[in-house]
Amino acid sequence: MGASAAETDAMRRALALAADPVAPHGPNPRVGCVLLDPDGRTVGAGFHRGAGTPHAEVVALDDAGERARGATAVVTLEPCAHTGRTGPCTEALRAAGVSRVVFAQSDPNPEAAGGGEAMRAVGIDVVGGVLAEEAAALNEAWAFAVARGRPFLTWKAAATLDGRVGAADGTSRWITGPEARADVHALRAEVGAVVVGTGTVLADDPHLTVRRDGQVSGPQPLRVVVGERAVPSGARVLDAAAETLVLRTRDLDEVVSALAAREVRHALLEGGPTLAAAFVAAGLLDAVRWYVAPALLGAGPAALAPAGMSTISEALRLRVHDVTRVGTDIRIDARVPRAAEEA
Ligand code: AOF
Ligand code: ZN
Repeated sequence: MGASAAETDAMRRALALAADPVAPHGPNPRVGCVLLDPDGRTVGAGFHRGAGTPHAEVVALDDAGERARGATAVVTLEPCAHTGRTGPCTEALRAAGVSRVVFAQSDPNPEAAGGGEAMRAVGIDVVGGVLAEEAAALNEAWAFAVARGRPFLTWKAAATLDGRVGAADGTSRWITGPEARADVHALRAEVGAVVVGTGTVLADDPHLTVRRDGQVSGPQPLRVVVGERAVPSGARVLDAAAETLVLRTRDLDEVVSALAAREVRHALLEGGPTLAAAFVAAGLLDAVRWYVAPALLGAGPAALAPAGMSTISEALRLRVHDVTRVGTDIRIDARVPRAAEEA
């Protein structure tokens, strides 16, 4: 038997809880849970607040107390069957007397998966796949990263209509308007790391922090500088506003492993054209966040340095995911199609 209308409605509420602005974008997924009594009344609800804190199911069980007995747990992710930073939710649900579990996305994390089967085995009624696409969209980068063992990599760039990221004299402030720049800060707040090459540090001396109204604000992504050149000791990227990792290497496998070791699920490449080209050439790019300013320069550096393509059939073709106007600029989100996934 599938989910009832009341359960599907509860799943929508669980998804909204999971997306709460307080739910951080750290190493863990965003998860929400709603508990319904046999009459369909909500007896508990909650969401996960980040690595090391109780899972959404446990928060909802605490909220419900004794009323969890005989209830249905509606949760956006398959309950975990493992002991990680916290104990297995399958066990917490069983101990609380929950008799039915409706979940959305199957857990892509090999360490925690198998919760659905484990609960069936102890006599709990289990339904999976309810609003699974909506749930997957909430944790796209996280699911990719835990399944593949490496972070999801998004390249962000801001260019003129003619594809330039700076003028002939080297000036580049500002190509896009204030709304697009604020939008970039919101994107930084969603990722675990912001990655640049030493060339960008030397040329632009960026802060790479999340700022609102000019002030450093909220949890900060790890700042990562990649390249063999030394980072000047006074560089802004080395200030105390956030943690910084300097990787004196050009080996991208080393970079990706260093990010994975720190449980970075989503990394944002912010420059420059040479670093982006290296990731493209290595086949490591997963998505592109592009800001187009309706401006023409006619000269100046291209957004992407040569990345190994020499003829039109070798172009890396992307799939457009979203196009939105941001202030006076245009934002394009695109994905790199993967042969195996598309098949
Ligand atoms: C969460 N929050 O609400 C649920 C999760 O070792 P831990 O405690 O950090 O466990 C993380 C894993 O647990 C996570 O990768 C996912 O597979 C599973 N479920 N995780 O952080 C939650 N339900
Ligand atoms: Zn859990």
